[in-house]
Amino acid sequence: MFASEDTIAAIATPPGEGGVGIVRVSGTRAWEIARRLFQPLPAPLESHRVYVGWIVAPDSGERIDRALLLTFRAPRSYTGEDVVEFSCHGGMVLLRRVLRLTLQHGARLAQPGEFTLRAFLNGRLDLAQAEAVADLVRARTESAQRLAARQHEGELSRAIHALREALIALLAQVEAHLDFSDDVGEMDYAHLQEQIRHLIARCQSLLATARYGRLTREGATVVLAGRPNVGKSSLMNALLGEERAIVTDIPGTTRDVIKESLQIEGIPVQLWDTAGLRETADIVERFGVERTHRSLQQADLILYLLSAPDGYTPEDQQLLARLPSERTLLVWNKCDLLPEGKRAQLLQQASPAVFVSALTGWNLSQLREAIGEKLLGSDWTTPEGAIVTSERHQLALQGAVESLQQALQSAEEALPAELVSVDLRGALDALGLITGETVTEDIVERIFSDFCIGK
Ligand SMILES: Nc1nc2c(ncn2[C@@H]2O[C@H](COP(=O)(O)OP(=O)(O)OP(=O)(O)O)[C@@H](O)[C@H]2O)c(=O)[nH]1
Ligand SMILES: [Mg+2]
Repeated sequence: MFASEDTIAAIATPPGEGGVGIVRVSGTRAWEIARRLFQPLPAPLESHRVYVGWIVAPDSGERIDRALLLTFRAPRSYTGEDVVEFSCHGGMVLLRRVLRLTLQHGARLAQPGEFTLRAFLNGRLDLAQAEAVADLVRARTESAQRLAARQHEGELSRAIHALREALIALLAQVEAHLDFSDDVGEMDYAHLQEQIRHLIARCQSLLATARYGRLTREGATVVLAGRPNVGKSSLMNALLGEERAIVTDIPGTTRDVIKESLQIEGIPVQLWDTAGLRETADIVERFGVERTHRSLQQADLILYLLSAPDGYTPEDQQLLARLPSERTLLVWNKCDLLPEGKRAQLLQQASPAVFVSALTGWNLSQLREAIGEKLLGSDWTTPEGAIVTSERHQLALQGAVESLQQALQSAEEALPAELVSVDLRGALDALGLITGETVTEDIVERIFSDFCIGK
């Protein structure tokens, strides 16, 4: 996959009908292909131009489409190679014919993500920025899109580069003691420890953004659960602001898992309404209850609904004993039916909890806040600087912290410079995984194979 002598081509716009459709070609033969297929063109083609004309099949002379041709000369292009883009009318038959012509005249079909892979290999983007390209395409909420844009622009990369430079400077100091220890005097272990501690703190403050970053990028699954008739479907509808799930006063109304997307405190949330939990002879309902149990295992957060007028029932107690408390938020619903003075009594039975009324919409904003807090941790604030968004980056940073802690221990024990240096190098390599300096071919292949074709 790393060989890039080939010229590659793909339809870069999504399948289906559209206003425009783009066939993108990158590689040494791109301009030559444009010259074969596009008319009229002036004698020397210029870079960064838009030409208007026809895509013409060279063999038959058939005019296939009235189109635009965009030209980019290496290295000032998306991939860093020669690139042309045919901007055609957006029909699939038409675009496939244009693509086929490029393939017949010297290109091969691009692999998923291969354009961006080439951009990475040619140093147009580092790995974190390249990953952000896929995130930009996939972002489903504004906050996810904004995070991806910041990563694409290089915010995270700069933070990692700064960390690596500080590490390299420290390594230089330590390694000066390897060969020339006579000239540079004794190693100042106290100073070294201080610098390593400082680096650890910087890695950890980046790591502290990971939960926010991942939740914003990947979203969270929030599952509504509880006994039948406590108002799960009503709460689903109230949070969505539409009558999505069927609500009746018959226990056992919901039989299947109903999934809807919404945003809560900026986090893309998949909200799942489930069948009420109870023993039942009804076979359909029983399947539903089984699905509820499976859903609970996948939940990032469980909203366990209790009915305020019913109070804390023995069934609630049994069910809650089996739920993971760190992932469960208790919600007392139907508070409109409860005199205000009685709330304290409910809290004695089950707390901490949020009081709401799905019927009147009372206190839903407090519920949203509580959901955000439970997902992000109680002391969260939106991070200001670089944000870690993917598990891959998180693991690499954790690896760096581990190596730094090893180095710190060696420094505390005043061990020889070699030992400190090995661990500092380990940390340097771990950070390089994020931006791509130290990444292996198979990791790169895996990352780009997740992309769509034409990106
Ligand atoms: N007064 C009042 N009634 C509510 C409230 N929430 C739900 N209800 C009523 O409670 C009954 C059951 O509501 P659902 O939303 O269907 O309950 P559910 O938990 O989804 O029930 P199952 O699907 O059977 O498990 C309906 O008659 C709702 O109108 C509330 O906050 N206050
Ligand atoms: Mg229901």
